[in-house]
Amino acid sequence: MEMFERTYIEEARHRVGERITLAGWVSRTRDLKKIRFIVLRDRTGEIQVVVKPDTPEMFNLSLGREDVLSVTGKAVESDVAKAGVEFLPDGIEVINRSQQPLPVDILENKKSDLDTRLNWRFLDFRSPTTNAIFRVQNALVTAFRDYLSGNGYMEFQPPCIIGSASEGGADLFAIPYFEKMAYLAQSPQLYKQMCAMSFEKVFTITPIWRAEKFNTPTHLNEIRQMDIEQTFADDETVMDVLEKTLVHMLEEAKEKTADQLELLGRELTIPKTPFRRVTYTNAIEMLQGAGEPILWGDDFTKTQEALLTELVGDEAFFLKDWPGEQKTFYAMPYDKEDERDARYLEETYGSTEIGDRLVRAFDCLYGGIEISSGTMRIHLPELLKERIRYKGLNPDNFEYYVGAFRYGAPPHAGWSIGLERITMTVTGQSNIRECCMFPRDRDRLVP
Ligand code: AMO
Repeated sequence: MEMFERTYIEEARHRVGERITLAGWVSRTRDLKKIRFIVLRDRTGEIQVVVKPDTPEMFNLSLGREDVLSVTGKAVESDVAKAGVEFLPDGIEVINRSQQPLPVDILENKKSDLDTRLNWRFLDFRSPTTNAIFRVQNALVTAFRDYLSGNGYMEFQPPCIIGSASEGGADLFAIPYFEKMAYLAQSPQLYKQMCAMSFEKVFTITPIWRAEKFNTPTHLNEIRQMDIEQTFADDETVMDVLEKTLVHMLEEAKEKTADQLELLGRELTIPKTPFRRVTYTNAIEMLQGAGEPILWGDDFTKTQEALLTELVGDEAFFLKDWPGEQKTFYAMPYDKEDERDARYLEETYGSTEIGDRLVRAFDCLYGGIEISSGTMRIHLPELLKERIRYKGLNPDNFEYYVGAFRYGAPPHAGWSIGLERITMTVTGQSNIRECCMFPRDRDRLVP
């Protein structure tokens, strides 16, 4: 229940001629000699309130931007107003005043620099551009959840405080935890695998933390990951799920936030499935052919990812079959003694030899940046311990996790999409901080 009977601006269009009360913020005012325009805003849009001098208490009422008002009167059709209607008030009540002047320009948000806008984020949310970015992000999250729930995946809640590393040990935030040390989760990885051992198809949307010291336009120290995990699956099974989920998210964003995307100047094209599968080895050759100083075994820089996108020529594609040294301990290595693996390696690389160095891992590049990565996992305890050791970690610290695969563990696979990264591509932002409500980076912990 609202505090008083309130009509949203969007609805006012359908209630022309009725006496209604609108409530919201003063976006801007224009005071002419014989007429006053107040643009009122609520969560559904804006409407122009028109005041004539014959009501001096409203005509002369002092108003500032972002003052909170309720306005009672009638919506009338208008040929000139953008919304097709304007509002003729018979009463205006000032509910609360905004301090003046505003510390950031919220009408034209690019006028204030990003740092200032982030300092005043609660106000910045009111600027059309920032507001549009988070409405699009919301549509992406909702579509992700709906698609997976609708396809038999169960949502689960992983812990955020953990006792040992999940992504290989580096870049952990340590926190005192009573008499011990604990860490902030770098990924729901180990927990989603353990859940999949019983629930089979699971997903989660969860914050994670990475103590990476660099401050780049594509990295944050706290991000939201959207993950899945499923049984009786290999890398190709979940790549198929990823492309379908992604297409659904994009279609939904396109439909549900068409106005916001238009305001952001984005024309979303929906990538066609199946996305192209480019092997890591092939990608290295393409980059070398374009004169890039890169060697087999190296990771790609962000510039190389963008160049690769140009060379491949697709908006979205997979990079698969990574060198083991580039991926985490839980990625399933190829087994050239296995008949299916041997056939695949022979067909793709003309020899099975390279299989010793490759794992069944993939990245998904969309709009020139890595938005997601995943792998087929190791479900064989002895092999898993060997890979943990190979990565220089102590298997004793992972016993609780390795143990999960001793009691009937099917082959399984999964992936993770970075929410802020995908929002960057969809909304066309070049700095990830634009796509996180309250970003945490090397320098920023407030607000
Ligand atoms: P990975 O470490 O590749 O894989 O992360 C998955 C996705 O999360 C996003 N991401 C980030 N976004 C912004 N800033 C960061 N510092 C950052 N780090 C990661 C990216 C990336 O593609 N457990 C595995 C996934 C899996 O195999 O299921 C993992 O975390 O979009």
